Amino acid sequence: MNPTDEPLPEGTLQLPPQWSTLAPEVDRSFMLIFWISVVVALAIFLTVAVFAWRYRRRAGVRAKPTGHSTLLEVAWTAGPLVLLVYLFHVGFTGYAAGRVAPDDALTIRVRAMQWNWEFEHTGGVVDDLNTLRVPARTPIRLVMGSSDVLHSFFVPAFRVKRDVVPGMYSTLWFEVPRETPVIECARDADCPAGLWCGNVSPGDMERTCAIPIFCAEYCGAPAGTKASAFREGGRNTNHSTMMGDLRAISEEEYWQPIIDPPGGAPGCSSADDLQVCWGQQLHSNYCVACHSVDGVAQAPAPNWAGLWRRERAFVDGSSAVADANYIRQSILQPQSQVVTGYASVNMPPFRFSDRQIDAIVAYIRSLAE
Ligand code: HEC
Ligand SMILES: [Cu+2]
Repeated sequence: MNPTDEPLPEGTLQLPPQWSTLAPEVDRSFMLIFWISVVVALAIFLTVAVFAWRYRRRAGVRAKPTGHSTLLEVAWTAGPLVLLVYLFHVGFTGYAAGRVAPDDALTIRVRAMQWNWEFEHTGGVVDDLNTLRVPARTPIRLVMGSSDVLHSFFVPAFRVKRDVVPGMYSTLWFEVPRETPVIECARDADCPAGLWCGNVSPGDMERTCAIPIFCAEYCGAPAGTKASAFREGGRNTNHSTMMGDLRAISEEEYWQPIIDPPGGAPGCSSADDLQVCWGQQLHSNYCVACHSVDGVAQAPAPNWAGLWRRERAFVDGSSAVADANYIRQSILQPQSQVVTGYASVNMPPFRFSDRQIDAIVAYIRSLAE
């Protein structure tokens, strides 16, 4: 299955194997800061030891207070300042690279709920709970939401972690440089370092090695849960078992079930625009009476063409950029931000599922392209 003969990434004593394109950069910064800390700490300890010996109390020797040295003070202020500004630069550029997904990234929706991860792909294709399959060598943008409490999506092998917050979207991106090996396993020890023996839904007898996903936020447990209780019926039973399995597969293998789902996608065809296609269907079913998409008609409601990422001004004098969070808010609570010039028409609130809202966002976004 795995076309590459490259050796699998290996970890070090301190760090797990590097399974994302971001990981080497993150680890370089980590090791740099680590070694600077080691050198500085040793220098301080050594100085303390030498001084303690040299200026120890001795009979008949009186302390001679030294004077003031401007040069010394400037040196020990400016030196650390330069070092810290440099470390900030290293940290911040790395952080920025990790925060901003490339434009061509493939979006996958993540929904966190006590105590499971659900992953939804283009066109509403949903994997088994706690199972994420991504195409290798493709930048992936995760758009994450929570349906209950605060969770945190954490993949140590990628060096990425991001809170998943109820009521808003948060995003994270990564790219896996190669496929994960397909190795059947019965326990974690059967897998190469850094991978574990993925758990699968009951009935699915084959288990293969996978990259571990964790929830890094304490998100609760029902009273009386034993920490040992693991997945029951494919679902996790408490915070400490809120984990998932990530596998990187080839692009063809990834797209096949999405382009050609079992049972067929209703009325939509090509891979890229399945979600857009659903959004378009929702538009013509529920929104077309008021919202046009031709870029011309602006009444009775704003046109959706060119809406994506445009600055919107509201009747209360505030403004916002039309991003996914704004569109979501506009659908669920239209009255919370009324666009200037539209105070006389009331948009009814819609009780759509996250999935439907995601499809509408994808559609509005596509109109801008
Ligand atoms: C009865 C007419 C009506 C219907 C139906 C309607 N809307 Fe609206 N919508 C409005 C009006 C009027 C505004 C502008 C005032 C406001 O922001 O609430 C608006 C604003 C919006 C905005 C913000 C647009 C902007 O320019 O900033 C979004 C997004 C939106 N609607 C989505 C939808 C969706 C999705 C549907 C269908 C599921 C829908 N609307 C159905 C009347 C409507
Ligand atoms: Cu959690």
